[in-house]
Amino acid sequence: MTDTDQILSRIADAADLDAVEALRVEFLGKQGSVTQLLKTLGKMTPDERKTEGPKIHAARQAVQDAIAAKKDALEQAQLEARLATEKQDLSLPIDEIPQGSIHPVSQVMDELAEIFADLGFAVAEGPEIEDDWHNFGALNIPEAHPARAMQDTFYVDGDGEGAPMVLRTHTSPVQIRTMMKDKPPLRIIAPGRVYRSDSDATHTPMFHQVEGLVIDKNIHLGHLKWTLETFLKAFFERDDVVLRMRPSYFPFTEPSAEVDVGWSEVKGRRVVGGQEGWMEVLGSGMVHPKVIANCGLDPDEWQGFAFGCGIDRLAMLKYGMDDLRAFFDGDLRWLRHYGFRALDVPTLSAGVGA
Ligand code: 2U9
Repeated sequence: MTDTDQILSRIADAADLDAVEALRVEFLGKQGSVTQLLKTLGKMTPDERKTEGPKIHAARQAVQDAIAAKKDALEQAQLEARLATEKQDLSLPIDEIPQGSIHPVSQVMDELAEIFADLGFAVAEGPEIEDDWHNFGALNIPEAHPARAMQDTFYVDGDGEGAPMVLRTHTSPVQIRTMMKDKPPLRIIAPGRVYRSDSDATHTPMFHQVEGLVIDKNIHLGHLKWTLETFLKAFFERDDVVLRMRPSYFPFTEPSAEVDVGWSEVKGRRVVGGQEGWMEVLGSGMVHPKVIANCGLDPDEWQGFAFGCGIDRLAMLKYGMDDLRAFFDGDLRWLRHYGFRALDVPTLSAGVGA
């Protein structure tokens, strides 16, 4: 048996990867016997090198190949042993992945933005802590006006020097700010939180409103009625939504109208659509000329309509919830029941024209 045969047989007998590595160092490492053999070539005569060179190189190649092949074989055997013993139980139930949900108020806000975007309205936002002028004065609600008492305002400290500030009692100051900042024509909705010192089964101190405002030339009540009808049909996803406008009074609109929708009974529940009875859903009117003038516009040139409604109430009507207070209790069971899955929210893809 040649030296090389002996080496190859020791490699073939190696029991594990550690043994193979030890043999690699023994033969091919810096001080390894095959490496040393290679170094003897330098001291040989050219004739000796001619005959010995190819043999030594061939021997080194054979050892390298044998070590690589043995390593592969041992690794493969190791893998097969693992595959034979380890098992994945694919029938085990996975841990529940906690998922949040969209609050019905946020869902309705998104639906409103979508519907009004189709009608050319932008969404406007503004501060929730307002000064007296933006919340009341500009809206034709002077200091002694009973509407101030009607709206049960929360007052907060001002900056110490000026008058106290208020938590906005409606989103109307957003429209005032937009009218002062942007040039008409304007079409905006202002959704958001509003605050009134009021609390019972149908009132919470914080609730959500959406208000709409159009300022343009030659705007009249017909535009208002068509817009509200189109909006309510799209929102309640029914073509048989009927509107009734009743004369009313708001300081910021003249004339003013309260808007009722017809309801009908489905499985013992009142739903919007049909005409078995009426329920109030909105307030509206033509923007008072004084409000237009307060924002620096000429009321003879610019007219507009405005409307306002409670978002929480819209959500209750559309999705059949009956206690307003549950909206703000943060009860996860309620949210799981009424909340919307983030990737599975109903959209109004039919659009307002459908
Ligand atoms: C500007 C001019 C006019 C907004 C309007 C109403 C009528 C209204 C209530 C409905 C139920 C509020 O949530 S609620 O209590 N709102 O009845 N809001 S007109 O009028 C405006 C707003 C801004 C510059």
